Amino acid sequence: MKYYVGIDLGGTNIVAGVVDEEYNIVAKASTKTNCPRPEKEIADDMAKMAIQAVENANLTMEQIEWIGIGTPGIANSETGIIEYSNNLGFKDTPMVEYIRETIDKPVFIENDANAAAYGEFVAGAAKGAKNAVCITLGTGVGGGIIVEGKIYSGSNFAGAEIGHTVIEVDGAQCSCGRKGCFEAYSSATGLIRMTNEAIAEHPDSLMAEMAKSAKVTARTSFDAMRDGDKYAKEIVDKYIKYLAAGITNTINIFQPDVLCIGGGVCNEGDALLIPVKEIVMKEVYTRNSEKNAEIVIAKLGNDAGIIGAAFLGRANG
Ligand code: BMX
Ligand code: ZN
Repeated sequence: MKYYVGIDLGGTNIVAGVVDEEYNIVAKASTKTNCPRPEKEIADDMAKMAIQAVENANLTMEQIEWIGIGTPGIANSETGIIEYSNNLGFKDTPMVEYIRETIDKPVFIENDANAAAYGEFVAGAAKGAKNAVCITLGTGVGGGIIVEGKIYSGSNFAGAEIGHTVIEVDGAQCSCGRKGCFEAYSSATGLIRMTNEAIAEHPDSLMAEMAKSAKVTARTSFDAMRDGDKYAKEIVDKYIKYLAAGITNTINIFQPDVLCIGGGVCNEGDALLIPVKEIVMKEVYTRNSEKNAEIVIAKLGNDAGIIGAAFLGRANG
């Protein structure tokens, strides 16, 4: 059996996993990212977590083929440098070099959403697809494109920031500097913002009542809608409309055989998927085709990034 290590570097957690050649995660180790702090300290903790995960799997580093890393921001897979990551405060961070100071193995890096897309492609909801696009609805909206089995990240490794395409000109402010980005509406953060705005506007609503005793999350509007709050339903409908617009744009450009959506908001399952599909199928350019992209919910959850990162050694080769 061959083993690989995948590391998912996030704004909150660093998670390393040992993955076997059948795509099973056999052990994990994690710690807090504790941003902001010096990049070298974060890199050292990532190496530590990789070593810890290998120990937890009762293996030795000699049995590991390589290490792969998924990180938010622009990860240059050729130079091994994280060129930019606003959440982590990284600018031209030589991540591969840092990890190799501690671990003498091949090390590969990719954008986190690209790694998650690759994970879903090798072992999850996009398995068997020829061309797939995966969109993650989390803190941000991440995008990963797989073309004929390979990650497509453009000529400068900055692709595919599907989250930073505008779906509402002069709309809500996005952290990237633009206004009206897909991410500003369809991320969990965007949904929370719209929920808070509705709560302020309708202080007598059930959502407002719920917000008195619990923190507003991406689940609040969906839960309140299920309990009959019409204002919550308005927010959910609005969220679905924006998400469907972003997905339709993506399908019109790429026409993948599978379009996979992942991230925390997808825990809503059919409450999200069915109405989104309905709108997309009405609006997509190829609306009458039998061969329209299949829209599916990601299967691997938070493990997609780890599994995808673990197989980066063969993603672009
Ligand atoms: C942001 C951007 C993407 C990332 C996406 C999803 C940064 C630091 N991040 O759009 O590179 O793929 O968020 O990130 O520029 P997540 O935090 O939601 O997983
Ligand atoms: Zn943006």
